[in-house]
Amino acid sequence: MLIGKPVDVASTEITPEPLFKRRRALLKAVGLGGVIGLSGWSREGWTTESLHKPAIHNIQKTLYGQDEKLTSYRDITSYNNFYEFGTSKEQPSRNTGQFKTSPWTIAVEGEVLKPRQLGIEDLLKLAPLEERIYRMRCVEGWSMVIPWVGIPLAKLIKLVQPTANAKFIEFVSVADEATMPGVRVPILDWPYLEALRLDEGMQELTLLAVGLYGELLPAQNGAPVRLVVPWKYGFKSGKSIVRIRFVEKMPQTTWMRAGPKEYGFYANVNPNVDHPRWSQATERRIGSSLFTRRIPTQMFNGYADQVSHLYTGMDLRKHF
Ligand SMILES: Nc1nc2c(c(=O)[nH]1)N[C@H]1C(S)=C(S)[C@@H](COP(=O)(O)O)O[C@H]1N2
Ligand SMILES: [Mo]
Repeated sequence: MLIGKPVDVASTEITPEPLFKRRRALLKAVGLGGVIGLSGWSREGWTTESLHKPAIHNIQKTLYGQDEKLTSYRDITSYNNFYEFGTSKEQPSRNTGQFKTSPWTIAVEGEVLKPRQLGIEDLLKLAPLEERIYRMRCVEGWSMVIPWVGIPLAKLIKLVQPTANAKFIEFVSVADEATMPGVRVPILDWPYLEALRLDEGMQELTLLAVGLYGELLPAQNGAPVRLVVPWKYGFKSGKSIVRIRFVEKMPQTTWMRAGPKEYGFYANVNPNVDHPRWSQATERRIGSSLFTRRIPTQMFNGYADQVSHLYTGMDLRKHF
């Protein structure tokens, strides 16, 4: 994101080949729990963009985004920002071969009455898994429509019972030099840290995602669990989270530290407030051709009805 102006690279829509369908059929009979270990199939040598993940069962469909045209599985899983695996869009899907997402524990701590260490299995039992189709807008000027699978973050917040001092929530991504080549390079201040105000975390749109397209998350999309905050620029949605901390003071996030004039705490999608180096008025839907006209970016990425009340009385130019 800091490296020059965003380059708008064309990506193609490719229908999954029959092979993947067969692989999915093979895995279908197996329950989620038994299947998590199979993510080891994504070992080096496989081209991960052509690799589907085990299916998740018992997903509740929701009305979110039913009218949207979905971005293809291939584009969602091969055009990524995940600097721990490299700064180019193709690197995350290619460089995750050594990365292990099982077993995995998330420490939930800080200003809470009931701190917890949660395994992914515990998280999956917290609430029914929902499918929610959300528009996602990167600060670089491109967007996607992604059918996430996850649970509202509010369920986890209620479980640990924040104290009266809890005003913000920090989300810390894993930073493992051994398996994440980007972490060996000081491009960002690792581990990747993002944060929300407590009421933003409680907002009903905010998800802890464990899957997409009805399958477990691929590593490049933030497996085994990542945040999804659809009315904010993509960088707020931290991937591969290992620690969730409730704090009193507004945290200095990774991107605020990297470029304080360019990346603020709120990072709400806002077509009226430009990035210092480029306009935020329009965006390119990934999957459309380079000749397709860019579409207008919507205030709060189109989720204003649900979230604008969180910011009443705030100057959104100042609190960008
Ligand atoms: N840990 C971590 N989380 C991250 C990033 C990252 O580099 N590291 N990139 C962010 C950015 S800039 C975007 S646009 C989204 C991209 O998510 P996707 O690849 O699943 O579309 O992840 C966000 N979460
Ligand atoms: Mo982004």
